[in-house]
Amino acid sequence: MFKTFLQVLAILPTNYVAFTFFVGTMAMMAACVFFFFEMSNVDKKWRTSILVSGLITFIAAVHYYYMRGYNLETGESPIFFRYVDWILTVPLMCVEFYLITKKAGAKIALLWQLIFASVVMLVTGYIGEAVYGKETQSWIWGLISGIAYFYIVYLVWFGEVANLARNAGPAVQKAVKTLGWFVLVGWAIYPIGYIAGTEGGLFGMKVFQGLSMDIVYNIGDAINKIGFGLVIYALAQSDKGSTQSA
Ligand SMILES: *C/C=C(C)/C=C/C=C(C)/C=C/C1=C(C)CCCC1(C)C
Repeated sequence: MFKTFLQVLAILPTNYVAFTFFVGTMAMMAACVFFFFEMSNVDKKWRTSILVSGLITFIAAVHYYYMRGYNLETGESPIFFRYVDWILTVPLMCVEFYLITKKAGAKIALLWQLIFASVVMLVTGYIGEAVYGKETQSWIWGLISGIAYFYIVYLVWFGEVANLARNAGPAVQKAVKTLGWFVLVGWAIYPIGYIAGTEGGLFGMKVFQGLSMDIVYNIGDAINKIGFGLVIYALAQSDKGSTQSA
């Protein structure tokens, strides 16, 4: 029965990678519809944040649709579509941090700092996969990417984002804390996929062998893109109708 389903989808029963691309497409689409419809159910000041959550999952849904097709036709990792998706959606996640701390005084310079770090993280990761993915030196690119990643973690946990959140009232503070956990733990899923899927491993050591890079990335995306949006949604719900500016 399940086998027939997969045949209809043109996914071979053993192709778990393509299957997770298919489920990913649906999950992102559903989340996107949810966020767009809920925009009218939250206080006006949260609407842009919920809109951005909807855009993140919309962009992902479209890319997942193409990634599934690419993977089915070539049997390979859709590295290019993957990074186009990330280079659009990760900066939008930075926009979320900026938007929710803006009332506490976040400056546009902070947004650019976050975006710059995420672009460095993703461009070096792309070079490591697309150019050096089958060579041992891929670990060097992963390391540079990791440094940019830890800079984002620093900003959110101890840097300006954390400082602003402390002055932004308990609801925003709580949301930033939860989003901080997503960045620290949820985003740490990605380097695992990178280590498993590139030749250089972890400083040249072979770990996480046998894991599929794409399945790891797909799990990471589902947790982080939908989870991030739900944290913002919960913040908007908890702050409904209060007159105090966030
Ligand atoms: C929606 C997509 C998200 C949240 C993607 C996040 C991606 C990362 C945090 C990727 C990080 C990487 C490293 C820290 C080192 C190895 C290379 C990357 C690009 C996989």
